[in-house]
Amino acid sequence: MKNPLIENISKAFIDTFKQDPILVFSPGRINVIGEHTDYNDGFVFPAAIDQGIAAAIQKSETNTCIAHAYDLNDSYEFSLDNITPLQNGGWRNYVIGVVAEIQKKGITVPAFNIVFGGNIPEGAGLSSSAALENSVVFGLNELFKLGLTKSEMILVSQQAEHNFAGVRCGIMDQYASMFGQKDHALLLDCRTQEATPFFIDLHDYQLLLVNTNVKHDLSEAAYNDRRQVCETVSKHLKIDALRDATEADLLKIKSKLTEDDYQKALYVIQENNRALEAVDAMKANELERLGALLFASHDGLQNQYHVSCPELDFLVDFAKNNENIIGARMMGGGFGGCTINMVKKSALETVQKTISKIYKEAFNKDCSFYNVNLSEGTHLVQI
Ligand code: GAF
Repeated sequence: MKNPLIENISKAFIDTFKQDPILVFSPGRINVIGEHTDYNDGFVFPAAIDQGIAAAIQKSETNTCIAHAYDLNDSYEFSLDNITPLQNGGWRNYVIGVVAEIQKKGITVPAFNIVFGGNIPEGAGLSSSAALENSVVFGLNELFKLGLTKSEMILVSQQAEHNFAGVRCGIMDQYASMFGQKDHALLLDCRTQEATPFFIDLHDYQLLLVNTNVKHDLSEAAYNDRRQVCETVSKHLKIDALRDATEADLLKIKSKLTEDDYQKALYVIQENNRALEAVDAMKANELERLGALLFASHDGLQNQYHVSCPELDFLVDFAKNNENIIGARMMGGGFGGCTINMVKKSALETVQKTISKIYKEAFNKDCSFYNVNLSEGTHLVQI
């Protein structure tokens, strides 16, 4: 089947570098439930989607590398010596960050050129950055036979995010993007990095993403702060991560914490339990129970963890009062991006029309809708 994204990226590479590249597709991800639990060694329930980043890569005939962001029509030439993070480097940091993290493993990366582009919006909470990182490490590994396993590659991507993009993220996004399976979501234990795939069939319902079109650009510091709170509370509890705590454990040290930190830690413990319960609900085909867990997750993200925003809350409040939507919540790191909704298939069109109208009235801007298919993880493609 023809894929215009991959064809465009391939053509752009050939036009610029007069060589045939290898082609990689690396998907974005959704997350059914289990938000901000990954860096607490907890459980998440993500899936790779059929939208993501396509990259064309080939070795360079010079000593320098050129990376070209097709969608932005922006290029960056760099040398492989002494790579350091760039101030306000944007997409460049993901590319050079991956290279530097491979080098830190004592592996030599020969010079290469890359053209990449995507069909997931940046800043929508669909992990375009993890998709880009994975496309680079996967492409380089294939091209130069670096001998990295997929498990090693996602750690390279995660370290690039930490050290070059400045976000101390967990492993969910890189894992889902690399290991996704068609039609499945993965119950991932972020401590052991073992995943159980679940075939997703929501019968009369389907997942609909609604993008607030609020970009979560400036959220790095807020994200890292929350991770710091979780680590501090874990120290008080003398445990490795909040995954090991119960609500009763937390209550015992409540007097040592601010109310705000207590609520944040409580959210993580409760969300971790919700992720496990969601899988039970799905196995038992109890979709309304699953939906209720999504609403509860949003409540926690909004009122305890404080990572939502008015636009996301507005969409979830609408969903709560709509008979055709049985569950909804904000998805990803927060501060903008998408909500994930369980919508009755027969009412999909009406629901979208209503949301478009009321969202525009409330915020004087448009929201966007994505009907995504669950798909395989990062892979080579041929055209
Ligand atoms: C972002 C991070 F990159 C993930 O690791 C995860 O923590 C998520 O926010 C929240 O669940 O996408």
